[in-house]
Amino acid sequence: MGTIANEKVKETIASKFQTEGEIVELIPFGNGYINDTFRITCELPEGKEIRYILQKMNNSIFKNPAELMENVMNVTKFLRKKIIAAGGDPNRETLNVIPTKDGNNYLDNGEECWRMYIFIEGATCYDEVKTPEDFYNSAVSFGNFQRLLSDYPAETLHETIVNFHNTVSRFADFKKAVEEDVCGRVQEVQEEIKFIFDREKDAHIICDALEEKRIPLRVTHNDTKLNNIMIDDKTGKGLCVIDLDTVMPGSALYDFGDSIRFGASTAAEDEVNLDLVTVNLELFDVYAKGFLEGCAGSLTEEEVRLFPAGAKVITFEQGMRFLTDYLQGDTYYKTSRPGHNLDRSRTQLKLVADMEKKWDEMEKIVEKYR
Ligand code: ADP
Ligand code: GN1
Ligand code: MG
Repeated sequence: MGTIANEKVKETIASKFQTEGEIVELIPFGNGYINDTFRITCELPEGKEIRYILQKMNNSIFKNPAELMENVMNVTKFLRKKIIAAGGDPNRETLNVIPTKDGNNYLDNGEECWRMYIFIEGATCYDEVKTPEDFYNSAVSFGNFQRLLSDYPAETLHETIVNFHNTVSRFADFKKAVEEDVCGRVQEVQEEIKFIFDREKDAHIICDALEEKRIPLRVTHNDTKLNNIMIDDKTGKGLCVIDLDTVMPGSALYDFGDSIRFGASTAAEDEVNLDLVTVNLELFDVYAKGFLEGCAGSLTEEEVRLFPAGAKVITFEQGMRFLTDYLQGDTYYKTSRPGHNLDRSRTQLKLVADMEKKWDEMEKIVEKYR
């Protein structure tokens, strides 16, 4: 986004929120694939600075911003109370919504919907794991997040994206995209399509376990990739779980699996050299350990037993989602080069293949923690 456009956002959007001081800077920020995110700096009269995050919510993906923001408000209020009770800092350990000058929790200008958060200072979102310890710390925090929400009244949450992690319905969407082939791209991805079709039964593993009540439905985050957690710059510990748009009833395996597919990979999600893309079992191990510690014994034995399946199913699902978007003309995820979604899909499918090779070892690791 150019400077003139930024200036316009500053004047017509940012100025409508209850910020303190004078807005002196607005810049695009972060590496999310869904919303448009900006960092805003305001100067206070005494010369100090205060920063905020401003986000344009993706209204083609999130159709009901009022319900979405109701979830965010209620979940953050709930977390805030628990953080205060535990002696934590509620301004850094959870998101905090800044209302508009009209007193609403988001701005609807008739075309777009925008929201603002306190900028969490002294913390960073990472796009790759630097050390096993960092990944362990992120696991503890994601587990902790789930534990804190374990008594949240799930029935009051809106389903912001229906069937978000319903892998069976994701498979059906993929199949339809192949049949429709709206961009004429099916021919060039025959190998990937076959790989996915050969694993149709895998789409049922978590869905069936939930349906047959072998594992419980819980309040989960559903998008636990590493750059959705802020790591404290000083302590190195997970500080705040962000990107709460998809907090909904789900399975602990979704959260476990999504972290593994992103963080335990030896390469970036969009790496083009597939030889570099494998599952790092040491990272799988530390994540399992940390997640269980964070959940503090609340997971059932069957959930833990299914950790390897959670990792594989969510990685498989993500491979299908990226390829579906590629086949449909790249309308869902932000992309920054031609074929970006195809590259992303390939890394996910490569990870699935590698997990299949390392299956026994993954099960052995989990066995230690049951
Ligand atoms: P998306 O849904 O597009 O992924 P996110 O809510 O994850 O959007 O935000 C994108 C990025 O913006 C994050 O990865 C993080 O780097 C940054 N970010 C979001 N919220 C905050 C915050 N409150 N404080 C600091 N940085 C934030
Ligand atoms: C999106 O919003 P972001 O960038 O944190 C997506 C996730 C995917 C992820 C793949 C609402 O996450 O489901 O796993 O990209 N979020 C939504 O990197 O679809
Ligand atoms: Mg995000």
